[in-house]
Amino acid sequence: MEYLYILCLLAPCYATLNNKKFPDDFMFGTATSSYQVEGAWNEDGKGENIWDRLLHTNPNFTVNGDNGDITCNSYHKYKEDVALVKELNVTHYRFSLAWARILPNGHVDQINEAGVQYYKNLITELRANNIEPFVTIYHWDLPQTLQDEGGWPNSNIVDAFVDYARLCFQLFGDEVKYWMTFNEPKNTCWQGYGAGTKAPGIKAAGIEDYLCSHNLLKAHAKAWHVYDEEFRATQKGQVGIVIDSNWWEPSTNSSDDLEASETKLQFTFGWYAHPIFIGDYPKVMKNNIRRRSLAQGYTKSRLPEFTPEEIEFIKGTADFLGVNMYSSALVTPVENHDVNAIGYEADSEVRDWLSENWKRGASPWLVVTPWGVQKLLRWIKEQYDNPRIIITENGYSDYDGTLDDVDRIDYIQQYLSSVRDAMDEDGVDVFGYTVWSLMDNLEWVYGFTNKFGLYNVDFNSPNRTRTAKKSVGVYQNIIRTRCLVDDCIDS
Ligand code: GBH
Repeated sequence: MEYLYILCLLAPCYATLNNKKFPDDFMFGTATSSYQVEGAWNEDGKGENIWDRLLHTNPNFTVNGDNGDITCNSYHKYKEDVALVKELNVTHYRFSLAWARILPNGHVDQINEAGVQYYKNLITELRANNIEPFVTIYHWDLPQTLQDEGGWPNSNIVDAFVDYARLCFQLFGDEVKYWMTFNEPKNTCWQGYGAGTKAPGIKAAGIEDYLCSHNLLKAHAKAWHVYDEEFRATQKGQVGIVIDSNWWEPSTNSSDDLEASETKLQFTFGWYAHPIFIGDYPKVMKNNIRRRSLAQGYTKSRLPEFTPEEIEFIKGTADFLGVNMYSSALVTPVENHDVNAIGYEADSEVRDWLSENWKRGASPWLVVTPWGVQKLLRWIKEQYDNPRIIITENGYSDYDGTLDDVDRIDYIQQYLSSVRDAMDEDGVDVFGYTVWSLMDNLEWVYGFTNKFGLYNVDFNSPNRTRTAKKSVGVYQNIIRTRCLVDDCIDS
């Protein structure tokens, strides 16, 4: 162990990297999302979304008052972006559609042709360069009009989303074969309507976050069924969802801590994956939230119930599973928990924290724990009967966007190695991996201070000049050789 540690000081940490080739059809990609890179917030007929509204009316929400008004200006620079993606030599580019750019008021009665044309151009440009478009339908930028109608906690959102998704399949489905309905529902719902740390910034933990998730799961399932019934036969694509989670490491080997890890996994990953892959919410969520709700004087559980028909309707609605994984935390049960505390974290009755021994990224939540991805993938395989998985996000943040990004290189190599271990040792069915992000961009509340890009973006220049970091060359090489070390053995 000490011996390996010494070798690892001589970066890159070759001694510990998996030396088996990735399969020939393994997909390597990179990702962005609309609000984080597009800019052009009010151009060519785009409607206002919840991030526009929040950051215009409450600039203190982000570090330095940064917002997505211009950000990387990808709306105008998409050809240059595709050239970067091409230069990386990746198989796929994951990006998201801005709902309010296509439907300014959120509803299908008013289509913004210029917005539609933007995405058609982007998709055409990708196809012309032989890059598979991997399209997220919703990455957190809800049209403000729909928020005014109640947002995700209001069940009217379900059909609004399904109408929008159907339109996307109609407009772009001839060229798009991989769809993801939602990016990270937990952050849409818990951060948006529970903790209030993402738009629309509502703090109604333990109530609105559960309602939001309930509607989001129905919207996901309905959109999947629409694709299945109306588009699959002709378009022959796949529809999945992206779920994020840390790996929750038991803080000791005690049975209490092992159980805390399982509970926390169910409260984060299982909240969405259990209804989709097994049916209904995880038992521990249903039990804990009911018990706590009744003790708090509610007449029924704060966690909404699915009808038996809904449970059947939602079950089986993912052709693949997208996993966003960056980090890990230690867990233990909360002792003497406050029965009156409301919120999904309180409801889990599990406490989590970061070990002092783990190396950190710029993002306060990000610790370098590559072994966590293998553990999470193994857990997912066992829980959900071996689904087809793609890592839809993984990446490392620094503060300065340095071109000599050795920490990012080390992170990507080690996490990819752990993914390869999961395929190799645990037989997890992983068909691709996606680096977050193509370029430095608006990192939500952290503004432009946490930089995840393979390419540096100069936000002080009107040109938003993009420059390759050292990690670009390393990732190109991994993709070319399908290998993390100098000499791989065939898989
Ligand atoms: C992703 O979310 C997003 O999809 C992407 O837009 C974003 O830019 C990227 O990652 C980098 O952040 O301190 O306990 O509240 C990241 C996953 C999950 C990380 C929630 C932060 C909150 C941890 N996020 N997590 S906590």
